[in-house]
Amino acid sequence: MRITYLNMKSKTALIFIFYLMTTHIGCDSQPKKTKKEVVYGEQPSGMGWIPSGTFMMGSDGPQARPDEGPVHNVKVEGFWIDQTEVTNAQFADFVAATGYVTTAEKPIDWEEMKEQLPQGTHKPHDSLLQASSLIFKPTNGPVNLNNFAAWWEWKPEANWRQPKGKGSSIDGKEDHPVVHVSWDDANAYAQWAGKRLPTEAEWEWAARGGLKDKIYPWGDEGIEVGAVKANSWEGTFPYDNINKDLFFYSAPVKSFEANGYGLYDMAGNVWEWCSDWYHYDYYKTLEGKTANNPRGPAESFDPYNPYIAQRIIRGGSFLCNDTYCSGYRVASKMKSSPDTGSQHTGFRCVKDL
Ligand SMILES: [Ca+2]
Ligand SMILES: [Ca+2]
Repeated sequence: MRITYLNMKSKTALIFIFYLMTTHIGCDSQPKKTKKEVVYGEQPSGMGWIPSGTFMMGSDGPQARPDEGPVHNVKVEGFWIDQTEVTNAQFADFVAATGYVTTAEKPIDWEEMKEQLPQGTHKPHDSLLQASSLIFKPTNGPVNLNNFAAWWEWKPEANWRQPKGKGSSIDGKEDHPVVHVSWDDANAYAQWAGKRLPTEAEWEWAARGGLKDKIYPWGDEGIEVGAVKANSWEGTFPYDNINKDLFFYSAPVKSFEANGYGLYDMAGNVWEWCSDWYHYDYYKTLEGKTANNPRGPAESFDPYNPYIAQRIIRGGSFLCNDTYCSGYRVASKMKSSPDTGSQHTGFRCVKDL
């Protein structure tokens, strides 16, 4: 088994690391012109209308990973979408109103966790089961990019209020995207707000911003060419960030130009949860037909990470770079288990008419 996808950074993933260690498994367009739509009702605050349309979803370009293809035809109905990632201030309102406690703020229940792992997986030390989350730690030099443990640190007390662990805070970062939120946390917020998470198809359609068959929300110009377009990792990941965009970690939302639909940070800043399960071969099941509002596979499967059910994340983060994941491409997808909380994953919501 070879682990090539590097976004395994969750509580479940942590345990999976132990499994690997103990079992010595090697790690080695403009779109078709949409009809002018009449949108009824009031525009929800902070949301933009995405018209219905049909587009070619996925990519078979030089940077595309196998699960981004085959490119296939998708039809999406119109919907409202948050113009920005959900911010710390917005998430704080939710927590103040509900008393919600995020996944990262709770200790790991080993009895529950071991059900998801191969039989015989040893229980890790209790210190690793305390409430924690994964924070980014740059390396001192080049590392094997398959060894994600080289730049992720399992940090006690790291959570949305303390993104870098104890002693850190979000004071003054009210307009930054909330991070260290799991898929479950994102759903709880969405439900409270009367919204939902986007499907992967909705997310990609919205990210394309009215362009046809382009690589990025802004077109085809490379992310490090010309003007700064998004918050990414500029330089060589994970040790040399020349920081041209001025943000080593997250940036306040709306720091960079919006796409054609008026949406900010669809490329970079933080990854965004989608509602779909991840399945390595899902697009193959849609080849040669028009998928109508696809909602993802019935179940998750990833041959590189077969023990963990995962949900889709989209858009890349401040850690994405062409030498690594190029997650800011509109067709790029990653995945993570629903109990993930990490320093570079957040979300935005959608709402039906
Ligand atoms: Ca940056
Ligand atoms: Ca983003």
